[in-house]
Amino acid sequence: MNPLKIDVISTFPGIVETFAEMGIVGRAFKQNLAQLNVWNLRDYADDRFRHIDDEPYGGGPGMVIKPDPIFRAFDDIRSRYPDEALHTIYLTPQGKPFNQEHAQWLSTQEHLVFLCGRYKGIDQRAREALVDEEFSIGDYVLSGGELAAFVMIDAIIRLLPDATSDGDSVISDTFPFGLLDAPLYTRPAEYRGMQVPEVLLSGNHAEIEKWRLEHRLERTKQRRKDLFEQYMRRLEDRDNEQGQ
Ligand code: 6GU
Repeated sequence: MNPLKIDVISTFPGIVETFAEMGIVGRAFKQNLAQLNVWNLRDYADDRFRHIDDEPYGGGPGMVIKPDPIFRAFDDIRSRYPDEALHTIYLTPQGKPFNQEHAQWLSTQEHLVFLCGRYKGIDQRAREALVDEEFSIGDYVLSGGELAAFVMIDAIIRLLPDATSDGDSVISDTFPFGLLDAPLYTRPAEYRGMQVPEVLLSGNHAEIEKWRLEHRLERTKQRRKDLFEQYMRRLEDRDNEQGQ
C-alpha cells in the first residue's frame, strides 16, 4: 500500500515534528506507512518581518491570519503533488466534532493537509477557497490548531494497516463497537487484597465475552448516555430490517 501522505501547515512546526517522533505514530512514519511534511506558515509571509497576521476588519480584539500566506502555502504544496487529490482540513472549535468514524475514513485517503490556525483564526476567504472539512476535537478552546491536528493524526495513523502489531486490539477498542471498553486486568490475580473477577480466570471464552459485553453496556450507559442510546437505536434498526 502507498504511504498516507500528511502535510501540516503551522506557525509552530516544531510542535508537530516533536509529536511525530513518538510511539506508534513515530514508528509508522519511520516504517513509511505514512509520510509527514510540516510547513512553516511564516515562510510564506510576504514582508521581511514575516508578519502573517493583521487586525480584523470591523474591529475587535485579537489578530487574524492573512489570506496571502495561506494561499501561497497551499499553492506550494499543490505544485509539488500535481496529480494527487488533496483532502484539506482546518482545525477550529467551530468545526464538526471529530470522532472515530472520521478517523476511519480519513485513514483511507491518499493525502491529507492540515491547516493549523493561531490568534483569533484565519481569513474567511482561505476557509472557503481552500478547506474541504473543518474539525474540532472538543468543546474547549486551544491556543492553536497544532495539538488538535496531532490528536487527529494519532487517531488516523494507528488505524493504518500494520501500524499496530496487534490489529485485533485496534478493532476491539472503545469506539468501533460504539461502546466504551470493558474493565481490563492483568497479573497478579490478587493485588493488595483486590481480586480479578473470577470469570476472567475461568478460561470459558463464551462466558468472558458475555461478561465483557455486559460491562461495556453498563459503563456506556453510566458514562455516555448519548453513545448508549445511539447503540440501542442501531440494534433496533437492525432487528427491524431483519424482521422484514
Ligand atoms: Cl481544532 N482548534 C482550537 N484552536 N481549539 C480547539 C479545537 C481546535 N478543538 C477544540 N478546541
